[in-house]
Parts: sequence; C-alpha cells; structure tokens
Amino acid sequence: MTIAIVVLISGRGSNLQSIIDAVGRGELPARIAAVISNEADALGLHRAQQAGIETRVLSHAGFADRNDYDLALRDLVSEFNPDLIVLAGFMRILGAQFVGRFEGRIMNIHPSLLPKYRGLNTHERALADGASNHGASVHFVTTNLDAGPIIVQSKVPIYADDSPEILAERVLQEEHRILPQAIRWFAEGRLSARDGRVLLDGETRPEQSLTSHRRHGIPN
Ligand code: NHR
Ligand code: GAR
Repeated sequence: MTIAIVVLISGRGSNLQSIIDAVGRGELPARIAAVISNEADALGLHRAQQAGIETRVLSHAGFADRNDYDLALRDLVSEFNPDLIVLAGFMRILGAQFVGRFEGRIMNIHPSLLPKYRGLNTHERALADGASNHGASVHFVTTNLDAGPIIVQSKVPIYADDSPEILAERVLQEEHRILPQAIRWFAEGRLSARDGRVLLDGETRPEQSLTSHRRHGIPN
C-alpha cells in the first residue's frame, strides 16, 4: 500500500527535499500527490517541479480573514485525497475549519524540543535563555498551536559560540532525519493519534522520546 501525501510549504523546502529523497530511495511507501505553498516564490516549489510533483500556490494575501483561507486551503488539499498532510516549514497558523477536516492526519516539523519554544524564532529564544540543548519535534497538528501530541524528537547540543544560524543548521540536519522517519511510520500503518496521544505499534509513545545527537560521529 502506498499512501498519498500533500506537503504544505512556505519557503526553502529543505524538509520537503528530505521527503522527496526518502521516497526516491524507496524508503517511504508513499507518493507526494502535491506540494502547496502560500508563498508564490517559495524555493520548495522548484524542488517539487524538479521531482515531477504537482504544485499549487494559494496565497493567504487575497483572503479577507483566516477562516476563508482555511476553507479554501481545505478544499484545495481535498482535491488530492491525501492520507497524510505534512507541514514542512509552513508558516500560516491553521484553524479549526482546516484541522477538523483532516484530524489525526496532519503532522508538523517544529524546530524546538516541544513543549519548549512553541511558535516562531525558536533558535534565538533558546540562545537567549542560555539553554544547553535544543532540537526538533515532529507532532500531530491540533487546533492548539505546536501543542499536538509528539511523535518523535531529536536533541542537539548548544555550544557557547553558537549563532542562531549555526544552531538552526544543526537542528535542521535532525529535522531531515526525523520527519521522513515519522512519515514512514505513518505510511506503514504503525502510527496514529488517538485521544490526544500517539500510538506507535499499538503502544503509547513516551512524550519525550529523545534520540541523542552525534557530532563528528562521536557519541556525546
Ligand atoms: N496550525 C495549527 N492549527 N496547529 C499547529 O501546531 C500548527 C499550525 C500551523 C503551522 C507550524 C508552526 C511551527 O512549527 C504550524 C503548526 C506559523 C506560526 C505563525 O505564527 C507559528 C507556528 C508555526 C507556523 N505564523 C504567523 C501567522 O500569523 C505568520 C508568520 C509569517 O508569515 O511569517 O499565521 O513553528
Ligand atoms: C525548518 O527549520 C522548520 O522546522 C521551520 O522552518 C524551517 C523550514 O525550512 N518551521 C517553522 O518554523 C514553522 N513555523 P525548510 O523550508 O527548508 O524545510
């Protein structure tokens, strides 16, 4: 069985690329039915086209309110009959009209160790706090922003001389690993969201299932 995925993006699309590559290597029993961006100039749209994937742009700018955009996006996504919707650097908050339609079938990659640093500018905030580690989370999307049940996380160290950009790059490498991993579990029918919890192989997922980051191949 191959599942159909719709990927929502807003920009660079490196996480999208990690999915395209995993599908290309035969690691995901999935096909990307469409890539949809709310930004017309998103680099990720070119990545999709290169891979022969259908693209659509639905700009939020033309809509009077969030609800109208949600409805339009819901209808556009529905045209592709996806089994799973992946937010991969998608920068618009989605409301109940959208989320309700696809309950338990939307996942997001977020650049922090949730529940820490929901929302935006996570790397700056982790550095400002003097945190010693940071990371990325894949979670199911609910109407509570960045608060849906966590599927998988990966932790990276923060070093004294880190800039937000260097830290973002370290986190991004982990994103590119855990997002395809989570999609693979879903595509294999091993992963679901039930009653606000994540089930993997029939077992409740521990809320913080951390994998450790290795720098230059040396375990820390
Ligand atoms: N929607 C719901 N309902 N739940 C989530 O968990 C969502 C979501 C939509 C996007 C991604 C999220 C992230 O991983 C995400 C998770 C955008 C904003 C934001 O404030 C915050 C979090 C995330 C995405 N967006 C501004 C807005 O007004 C716009 C910012 C901009 O355009 O630059 O929507 O971080
Ligand atoms: C990624 O770091 C992703 O986690 C983050 O934006 C970047 C997108 O990169 N997502 C958010 O901040 C969502 N609000 P990409 O376009 O190269 O995948």
